[in-house]
Amino acid sequence: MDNKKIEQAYLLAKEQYAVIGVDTGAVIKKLQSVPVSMHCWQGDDVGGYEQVGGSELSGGIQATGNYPGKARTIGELRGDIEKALSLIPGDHRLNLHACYLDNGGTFVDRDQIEPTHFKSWIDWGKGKLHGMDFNPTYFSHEKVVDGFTLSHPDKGIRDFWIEHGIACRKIGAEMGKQFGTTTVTNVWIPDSYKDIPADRVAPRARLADSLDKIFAESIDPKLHLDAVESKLFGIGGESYTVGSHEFYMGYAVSRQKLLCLDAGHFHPTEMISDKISSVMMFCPELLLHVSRPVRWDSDHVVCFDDELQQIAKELVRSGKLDKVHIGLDFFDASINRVAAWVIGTRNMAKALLFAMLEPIDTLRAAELDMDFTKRLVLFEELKSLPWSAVWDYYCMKQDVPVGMAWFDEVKQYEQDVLSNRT
Ligand code: RNT
Ligand code: ZN
Repeated sequence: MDNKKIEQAYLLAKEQYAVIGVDTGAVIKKLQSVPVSMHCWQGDDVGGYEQVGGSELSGGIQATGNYPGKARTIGELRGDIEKALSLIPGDHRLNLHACYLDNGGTFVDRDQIEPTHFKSWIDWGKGKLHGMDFNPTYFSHEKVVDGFTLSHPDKGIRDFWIEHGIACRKIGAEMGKQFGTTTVTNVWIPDSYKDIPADRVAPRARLADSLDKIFAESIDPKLHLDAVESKLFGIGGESYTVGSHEFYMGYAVSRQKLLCLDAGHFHPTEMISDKISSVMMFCPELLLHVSRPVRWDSDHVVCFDDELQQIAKELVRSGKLDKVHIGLDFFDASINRVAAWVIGTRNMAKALLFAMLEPIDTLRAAELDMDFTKRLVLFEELKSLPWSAVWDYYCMKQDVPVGMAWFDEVKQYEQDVLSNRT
């Protein structure tokens, strides 16, 4: 479609939204200001570059598939990220894991990493990114002993991982400083038992103690915030997860840390969209790992499905988008990885747009009047309003491909770049 037609369709949509009291121009402006933190690990199946050739992924998470073109080096990964970002409207962030450090070819263990190991990432990201977020890597390492890290009974093991956590906060703070936007450093650990534990208390007490040690030094919250991510179970850790939802909810509230809600970390019928409002009442800010579980924590590419729409609506309706950090967390190795990023990240932005196009005051008023019929009528009508015309116009204005045109560029990139990787 040519630009003129995209504009015409937009103007018609604008009129229709005006009828229900929604200003599409204001919505587009607002949408531009919401960054999404795109995760680096979709590009190489969570391998990282700590060891030449990447590490074997372990720790209860798994990337399945062997689609060709996985990024083998930091340089390749950066190229792929740049390609993906060029096809996504808006100004976004990059979420890095510690195992993506630039060690210049010499192994540096996790308790020894420093901001210098991320200098090349930061230099590369300046001018391209809204900012960076960070994660200590508590998996794929020999010191994950019997599946345990920060809650391991052996103090030596715990101390190693505590040092890693402390080192990562320094790196996160440096990122925040360099970009001038707040970096969120998120703690997720795999600690869990395959079978029924005898003592559910002690590991949790050890985890709380380790976390307190990691967070002991206070850091300017404008530069850096800490988040903790809960989980229900992992592969090989089916019976008991030390960092359960209740554990971290209690920890985050009592320490005033951010809670990270990962869409794949709950029972299959439990939705994080329903948890956002509760968490935001008691935690200072919120981190999301938007993902798509299929029967389990499978980390499928984020689709424009009901739950994604509900998540976005909850965020927008809360009126506290500035207190929410939207991160993505999926890793599908069975499809083109650049396309995976583009699909998932565009969907996140699309869902935010869709949510912003709601006449929330009218909906709230109907609800307060107990007029549930009107509420449902409106919800259903909204689904078929021409929101996609607003999306196309937004993409056009942001100078990124409209509709499926981005896919041609990914196919070209696959032919020119990805297919040369063995
Ligand atoms: C694992 C967690 C965690 C990881 C990333 C790579 O179940 O979701 O967030 O996916 O840190
Ligand atoms: Zn996650």
